[in-house]
Amino acid sequence: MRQILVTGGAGFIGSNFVHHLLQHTDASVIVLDKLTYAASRAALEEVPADRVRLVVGDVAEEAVVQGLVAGLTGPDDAVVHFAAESHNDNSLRDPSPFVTTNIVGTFVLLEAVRRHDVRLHHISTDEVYGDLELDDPAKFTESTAYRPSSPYSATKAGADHLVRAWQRSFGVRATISNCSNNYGPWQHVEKFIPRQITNVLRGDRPKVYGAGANVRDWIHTGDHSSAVLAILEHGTIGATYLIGADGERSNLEVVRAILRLRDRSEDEIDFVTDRAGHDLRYAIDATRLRTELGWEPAYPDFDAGLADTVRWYAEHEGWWGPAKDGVESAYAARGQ
Ligand code: NAD
Ligand code: TDX
Repeated sequence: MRQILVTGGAGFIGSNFVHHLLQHTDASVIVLDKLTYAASRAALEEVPADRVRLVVGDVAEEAVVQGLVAGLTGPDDAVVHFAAESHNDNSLRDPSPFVTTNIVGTFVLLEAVRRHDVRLHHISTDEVYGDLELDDPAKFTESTAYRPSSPYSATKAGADHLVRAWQRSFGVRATISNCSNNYGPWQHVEKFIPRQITNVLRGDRPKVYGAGANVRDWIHTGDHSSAVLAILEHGTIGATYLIGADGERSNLEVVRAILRLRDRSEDEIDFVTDRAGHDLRYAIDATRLRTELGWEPAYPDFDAGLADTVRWYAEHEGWWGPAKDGVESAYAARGQ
């Protein structure tokens, strides 16, 4: 049976991809995850034990990674690499785990797939391209120059460079995707949309950095997963694909939509200390993905996807509740 190793498969997007693989392929899945604070075993609770195996371990640990990759001996076996430290604000407080997991972890994985000649798909982010002006007519494309702003995005950029070098110099069979901001079920309450939804659900006010003018290009995590599978199956080795679903919204527009969905006044917003180095705008041109691979989003309507997501958080307080107070007190200590 075909085997796919999914690093970071207990996280927000990785777990969604595991479910997507189970629904759309016959593959058996090995999840390698360190189970950091960001992981969620609950997101994998309902997967069949005969198709998914969870290995708790560190992607930066050579012995673990070499052992797992050595077992991928089938012609269509592959690694999909989601594992990362993923939150910008945390990278401003302590960049160290970002360097270890995002750069060293990717290096360790590359050495393993090189040694065992295994296909790799590497998950990256649009943040490697820096930011755009609000009125810039151009969006990010596969040829946009790298210009990362934060320790998080710099480590993701570093990892992308390693993947490209290992592909070119050693012939590693790799592809890369750079996706825009994801939203949907199982996203940690530290992130923007879950933080604001759960504040509103608790009767608190959304906390918006600066004036809320920053723009993000939102995509449902299910659409990220379908794009990754399309690239894994049909992408050109050595190529990069940008993933996005034309979902640009300012942060203020997003929190107002959340307040409206819960029948609260759109003015009930706290404007808090801005993020250092805060990127102004991201926007993705996904033409290559759409034309070359025929990919289309299943959730093209952000407002409908947001309403579903608000409902999901309303029904899952038992999951996000225990993390909420700790996250809020850490933000409050920074004036956010
Ligand atoms: P997440 O923080 O929710 O999940 C990351 C997962 O990786 C967790 O399960 C964690 O336990 C695991 N992990 C962390 N360090 C590890 C290590 N050293 N070894 C093994 N596992 C480790 O992140 P996410 O939002 O699901 O992001 C997944 C990937 O997608 C990341 O590579 C991120 O850069 C990328 N990405 C995220 C977004 C987004 O909007 N969230 C957008 C584009 C790209
Ligand atoms: O409380 C908040 N208030 C606020 O205004 C938080 C947590 C965030 N923000 C702003 C900052 C950003 O402009 O909202 C926007 C989104 O913030 P995050 O959810 O932290 O996402 P971002 O920094 O854009 O990065 C996300 O998308 C790209 C993911 O966390 C990354 O992993 C991914 O690579």
